[in-house]
Amino acid sequence: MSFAFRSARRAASMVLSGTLTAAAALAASGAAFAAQPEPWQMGFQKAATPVMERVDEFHDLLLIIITLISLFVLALLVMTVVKFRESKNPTPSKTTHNLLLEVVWTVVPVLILVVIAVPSFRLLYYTDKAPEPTAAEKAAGKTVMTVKATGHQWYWSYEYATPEGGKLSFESRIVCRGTIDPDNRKQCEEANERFQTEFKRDVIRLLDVDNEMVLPVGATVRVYVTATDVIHAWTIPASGAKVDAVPGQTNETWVRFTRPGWYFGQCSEICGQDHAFMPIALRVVSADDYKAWLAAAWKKAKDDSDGFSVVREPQKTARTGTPAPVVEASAKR
Ligand SMILES: [Cu+2]
Repeated sequence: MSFAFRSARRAASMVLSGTLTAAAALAASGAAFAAQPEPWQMGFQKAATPVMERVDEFHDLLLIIITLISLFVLALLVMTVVKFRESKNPTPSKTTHNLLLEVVWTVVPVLILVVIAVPSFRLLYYTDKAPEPTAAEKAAGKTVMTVKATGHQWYWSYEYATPEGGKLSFESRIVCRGTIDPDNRKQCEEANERFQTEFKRDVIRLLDVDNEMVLPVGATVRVYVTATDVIHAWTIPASGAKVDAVPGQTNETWVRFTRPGWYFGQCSEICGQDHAFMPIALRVVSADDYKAWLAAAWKKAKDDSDGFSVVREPQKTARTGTPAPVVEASAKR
């Protein structure tokens, strides 16, 4: 089999079944869970954070309410058509007002809106700010970790604090735009090889990036979102996070992933010609793997390689002279 034929076949298979291949590869290798769009998907992606669990619950409540309203209106319509048809009702009533009826059809919708508004606002505020750690969590040394996501035309960059009190940033760019253009196809193939070696799975077209965001499982993470040029939006469906990235403004949301795996999202604010090519990829790992990743990232930042760079050199905390733990350093900003 010639190389050209083999690569064409691989490209074709990626085009036709990019996500399926990845899903199959994941299943076959027993690799980590991945949250991404599926062919013929109807509902939401499976909730991976407490926020998304509540979004699911709110969605279910709304579904019940709108179904009941639709059935009620349909029943009224059918009843009207049948009962007041010309043959059955040749002389129509001339009634134009009915006080009781008018009060009812004003008050009932208001009550329905109140029933919707209360959980809606509750959810909105829940999503808005990361919950402060409880007394027990504080005693166990748990704090809120902070990461900053910045939208650019057309890629994302992330800023992390390191345990030594330093701060690093890295760029996160798409690695596989498509397989029709020969240049793009070559990129996809190279990325695929790297992903096979590093993560034992195929690269996912339009969703995978060179430097994914990495977070520890179970950690409460405050995410600051901003942009440098135009408005973007930082979105990961399985986490329930969808926040506008506005130049000159910092918006906030938070995530706490309940299981390890890959989580994918895309910029959700039309931001220019490559809007479709600035995906968000997030890998949730164990605390130890996160530490190892952060150490490796710091090394790359010092070498100024792979899109990593140092934002702030490590600083000693003034009082004790010991390195500040990563979560506290970031939470104190
Ligand atoms: Cu964008």
